[in-house]
Amino acid sequence: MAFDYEKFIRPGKLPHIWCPGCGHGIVMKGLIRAMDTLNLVKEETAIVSGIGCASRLPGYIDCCTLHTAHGRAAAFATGVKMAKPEMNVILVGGDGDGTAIGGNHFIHACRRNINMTYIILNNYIYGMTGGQFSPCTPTGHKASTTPYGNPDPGFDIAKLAIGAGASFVARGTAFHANQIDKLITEAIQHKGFSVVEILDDCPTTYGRRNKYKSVIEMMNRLKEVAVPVKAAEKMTAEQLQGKVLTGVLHKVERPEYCEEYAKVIERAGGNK
Ligand SMILES: Cc1ncc(C[n+]2csc(CCOP(=O)(O)OP(=O)(O)O)c2C)c(N)n1
Ligand code: SF4
Ligand SMILES: [Mg+2]
Repeated sequence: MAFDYEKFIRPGKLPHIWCPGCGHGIVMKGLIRAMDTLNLVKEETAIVSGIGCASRLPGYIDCCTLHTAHGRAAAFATGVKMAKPEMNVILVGGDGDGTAIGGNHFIHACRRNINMTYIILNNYIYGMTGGQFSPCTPTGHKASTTPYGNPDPGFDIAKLAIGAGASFVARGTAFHANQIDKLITEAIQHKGFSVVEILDDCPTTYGRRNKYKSVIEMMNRLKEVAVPVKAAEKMTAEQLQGKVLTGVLHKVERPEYCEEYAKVIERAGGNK
């Protein structure tokens, strides 16, 4: 199927800021394919981000976009969705933005189950600011702030989202580019808070410090660690050691927040 990328790109905003080999552009193309597949109307679609290299993504997409404050995408997006529940609301941001400064907003958006889709680009690092460690940097790995190895265990974003109450959680990688649009499409179609974590690469601030010789080597690592959930069912715990599950990890029906809030307004006598 041919996709209409140009329809959703703001040509005046190019060239983009991303380094050669950065995975964020791959995710952006996946998001555009999902928007095209679902025939999303630009005026009825809002993409909201915080701050970071990942959060720069909505600037290049032609629809209603908000580039907000670091870690606050979920708060702004919640405001948009509450004011205009008929809009498609998509959040985009990095692991630092979403799980450090924005961690509280992230877990409470999951808990509320508001009908929005959060695409979180996990490159294991604060890319934009020069490579400080994030809550997703694996133990022992190097960052500008952990030159002797990170002592902290990293968050599993998907498990965090499931634990906090997100009703749809999926994971893909920048290597498996053809899967990204399918996961995002299913997430947007899901009624409730949907989270799509994309394991991504930052060759500039993470790859170099952690002795990856090339972008290809970083991409090959994503290829090697990823195991589709269906394939994992036939594997032993030993075989799954060090692997990361990909695909739709969690999908349940739960009351949606805007609808529940409308009932509260109704009980209180309606909008007068
Ligand atoms: C309140 C506030 N604190 C800190 C910063 C500096 N800052 C900008 S982006 C960023 C980290 C971004 O990391 P991530 O969200 O993982 O995105 P990436 O750049 O890796 O794609 C930080 C700490 C800021 N802009 N605002
Ligand atoms: S610093 Fe890292 S995350 Fe930012 S654009 Fe460059 S490669 Fe991508
Ligand atoms: Mg990051």
